[in-house]
Amino acid sequence: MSNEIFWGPDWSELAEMDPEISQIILGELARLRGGLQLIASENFTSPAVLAALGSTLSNKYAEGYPNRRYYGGCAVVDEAEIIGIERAKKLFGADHANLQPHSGASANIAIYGAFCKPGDTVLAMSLAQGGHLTHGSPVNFSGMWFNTIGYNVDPDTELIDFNSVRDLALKHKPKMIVAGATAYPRLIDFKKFREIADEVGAILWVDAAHFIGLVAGKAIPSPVEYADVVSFTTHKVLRGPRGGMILSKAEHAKAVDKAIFPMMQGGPLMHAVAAKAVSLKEASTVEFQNYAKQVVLNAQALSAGLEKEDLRPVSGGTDTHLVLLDLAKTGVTGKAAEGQCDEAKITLNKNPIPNDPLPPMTASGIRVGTAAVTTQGMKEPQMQEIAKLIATAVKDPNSTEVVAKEVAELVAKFPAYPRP
Ligand code: DSN
Repeated sequence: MSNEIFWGPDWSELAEMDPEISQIILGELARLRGGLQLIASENFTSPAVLAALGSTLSNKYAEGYPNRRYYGGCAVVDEAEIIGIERAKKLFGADHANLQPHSGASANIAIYGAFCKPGDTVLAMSLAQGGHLTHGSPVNFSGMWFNTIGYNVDPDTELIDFNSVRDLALKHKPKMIVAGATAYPRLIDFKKFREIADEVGAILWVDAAHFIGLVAGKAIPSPVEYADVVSFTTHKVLRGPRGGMILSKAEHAKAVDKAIFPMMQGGPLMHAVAAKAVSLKEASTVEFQNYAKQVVLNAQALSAGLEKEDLRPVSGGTDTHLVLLDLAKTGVTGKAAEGQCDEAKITLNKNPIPNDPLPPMTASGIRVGTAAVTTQGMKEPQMQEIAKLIATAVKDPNSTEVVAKEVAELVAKFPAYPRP
């Protein structure tokens, strides 16, 4: 261990040199601390991860992979990437890991690059039913360059309709099938997806961005044994830095690596790669496993509490970190609910529900997640409280000032980034 002084973030220097930006950074910290953060794709990353992100590893150009770089001087950063790769393989039981994707969307572009040619057919969950932009939205590269076919949820159960997935697969013979979503609260049956993919000779890609942290914490089953390739972001329940990652079977390792570099990225962000390695170490602990289980228990408690308040959980509940709520009984749109909650210092997002009669920018639903509040140490009793606060803010636009005060009292008891 070196005894050199760590050259890391220095607030006094930043405050003096750029007061405008330093005030904004402190303002965002105050916002995080001062309200309830319920966006299902966000979390509070740890101080150790933030330290790695703010390190001099940011300076290094390192195109290529460990021991096979284009530039000199990469021996030190190579070690960080090797450690990260080994941690990812061990934690997820994967043959191969690539830590270089700058984001989830970058990881997904690389997957198309590794397995498809423009014009190929890809079967994925429709965006309007809970899928992701990169799974074939017409305004995204995926919908522009590929022939994407959308599958839906069953209108009654609001669960993935596997009969229709299989029918569509048999009819369209996709090159690749995608399992994974941004607003699907239930477990996904990866074995069934594997069977359908095998029947039509398709690659099975699992986009695990939302739930990979729950997999890491052994709170839900893993897709790794079933999928050819798994992509995810590292900043959701997993609690790492913003960024992406790909796991794959050994036979696809070369194609995946070549698709990240040189196909669609240049130099990897080595500070982010190191920060991903740190978060993988954190996610390998018993503490993280307890956290992941509590995230699910909290989401279930929040879902039950909201249901009592007439906010209907889509599919009847949740098995994961997120709850999708139909606001029909309240007569409030998702957009209005988001705005009212914002005023009450509750941050969440409007979200289309399956077969939503309203356009996506208005939407009939909201989506909430429990990753961040669980990081703060909140448990089921607090979820009951939060359910009441959300319901009050949604149903009564005049309540937001009062609700904001109660939110402030609650978060003061469970501070985000507690002061030492
Ligand atoms: N934007 C993310 C989400 O909120 O689910 C997915 O990329």
